[in-house]
Amino acid sequence: MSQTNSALIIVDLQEDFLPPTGALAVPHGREVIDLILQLLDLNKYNWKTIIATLDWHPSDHTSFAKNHGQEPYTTKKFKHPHNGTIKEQVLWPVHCVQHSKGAELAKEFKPVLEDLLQKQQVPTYTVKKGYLQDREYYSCFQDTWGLHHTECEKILRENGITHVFTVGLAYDYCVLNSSIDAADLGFQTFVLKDCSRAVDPSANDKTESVYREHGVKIINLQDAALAQ
Ligand code: VGL
Ligand code: ZN
Repeated sequence: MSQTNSALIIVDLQEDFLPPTGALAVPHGREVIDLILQLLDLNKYNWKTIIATLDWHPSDHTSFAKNHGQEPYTTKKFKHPHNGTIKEQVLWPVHCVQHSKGAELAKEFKPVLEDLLQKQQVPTYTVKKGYLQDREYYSCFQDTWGLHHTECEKILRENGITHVFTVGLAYDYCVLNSSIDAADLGFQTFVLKDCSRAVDPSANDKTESVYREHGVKIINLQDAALAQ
């Protein structure tokens, strides 16, 4: 029998991504919290590693519309720092500024994660991303240019992880890019659709074609225990 070692990656479950007060509130984002808390039942799910990611921007971050005199949700062309290629990216409202209230983990989730971090019954980590001022990060593995890498891959390798399950916010940005990077790195990757919400749910068909192109399997919470 092949050995399956599963990691759960909880992406950016932070107040700024959550209604009603979040600066970049993802529609219906709060609905995922209860389901994600269910996934943290260690008697039911056999996680070998749990990672919670944090979007963690300096206030002068280049992804903030206001730092370019533009309106949120417009786009801007960015130039690759070395090879000059151009990438058009969305500019966002100011969100998840380091140490701000909005950057805190969802209030229902924070104490549960803190307990897991303290007990380490399952190796549990937080991974920050987005802290370099001059570049956007959607994936918890790397910036959008692929130049700077977080510790996420190292954590998964050190824990012998084979399978990665992703949940959180947002289905079409950070969960998407974290999932496709996990798949591209060779992990068997599953995104739990009902444990995630999109900034733009009307584009879910297109979003899901990107997941599938990279071999990410789209499942729901009820399938997770079986897939492990
Ligand atoms: C995210 C936009 C900007 C996300 C982060 O977590 O999906 N989206 N920063
Ligand atoms: Zn961000």
